[in-house]
Amino acid sequence: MIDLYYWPTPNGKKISIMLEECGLEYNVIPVDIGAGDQFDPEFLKISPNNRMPAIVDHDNGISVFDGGAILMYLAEKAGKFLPTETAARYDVLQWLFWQASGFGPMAGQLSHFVSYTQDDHDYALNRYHNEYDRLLAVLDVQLREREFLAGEFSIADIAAFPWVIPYKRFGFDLDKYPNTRRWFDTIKERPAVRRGMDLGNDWTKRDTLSPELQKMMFGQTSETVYRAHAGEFAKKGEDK
Ligand SMILES: N[C@@H](CCC(=O)N[C@@H](CS)C(=O)NCC(=O)O)C(=O)O
Repeated sequence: MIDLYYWPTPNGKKISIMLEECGLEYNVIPVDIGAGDQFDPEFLKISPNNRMPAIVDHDNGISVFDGGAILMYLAEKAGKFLPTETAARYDVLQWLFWQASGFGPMAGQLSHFVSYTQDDHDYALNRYHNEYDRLLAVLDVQLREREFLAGEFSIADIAAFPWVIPYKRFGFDLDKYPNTRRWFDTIKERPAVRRGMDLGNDWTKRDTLSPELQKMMFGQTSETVYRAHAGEFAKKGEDK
C-alpha cells in the first residue's frame, strides 16, 4: 500500500493521476499547505523541501518526494508509462525533466503573479506569461507528429497535463496551439485522469489568502527551513 501526501494542486494531481492510471492501491494523507502541514516534522522527514506531493511505499519502506522522482518510482513499480528500452526511455525522461525544470516552475510562477500578488508586477507577469506561451508552443511543435510527447502515453504527459489545465485563469486560449489542444482534450477524457483530477476537489480550499497565510506561503526563507528542522537538530545536539 502507498501513502500519498497530497493537496489538490497541479503538482499533487500529477501523482493522483499516475496512481489511478497504474491502478495502484493508495491511501491519501492530506497536506493542507494553506494551514502549514508541510512544516510538520514528520512530513519533513519524508519531504525535506517542505513541499507536497510525496509518497511512502509500505511494501518496502521507500519514501520519495518531488513529482518527477515519484512518477519514475511509480512507473518502475507498476511497469507502466516508462519504457525500458534506452532510446524510448530517454525520449520520455527528457520531456519529464522539461516539465520538472521548465514548464512546471514557469507555470507555477505565472500562477503566483496572476493570482497571489496584490501589487503590480508587470515585469514578472510578462516574463512568466511569455515563458508559458513559449512552452505551450514547444509542446505544440512536439505534438505535431506524435499523439503524445514521447509517442506513447507516458509519465511525461502525466507530468505536463496538470499545468495546462489553468490556461484560462492565466489568460490563454488553447486554439493558438492546436496540437496542444488536441493532446489536452484526449488526455482529459481518460477515466483514470478524471478520477485523479477529482481527488480532493471537494476539500475546503481558500480562494483568498489572509496576510498571515500569504507570509507563511510566500515569505519563506532560510530561517523558515532551519526553524522547521530545529527539533531534529536539537535532538542531535546541534545548534541549527
Ligand atoms: N517540484 C515539485 C514542486 C512541488 C510544489 O511546489 N508543491 C507546492 C504545491 S503545488 C507546495 O507543496 N507548496 C507548499 C509551500 O509553498 O509551502 C514537484 O513537482 O513535486
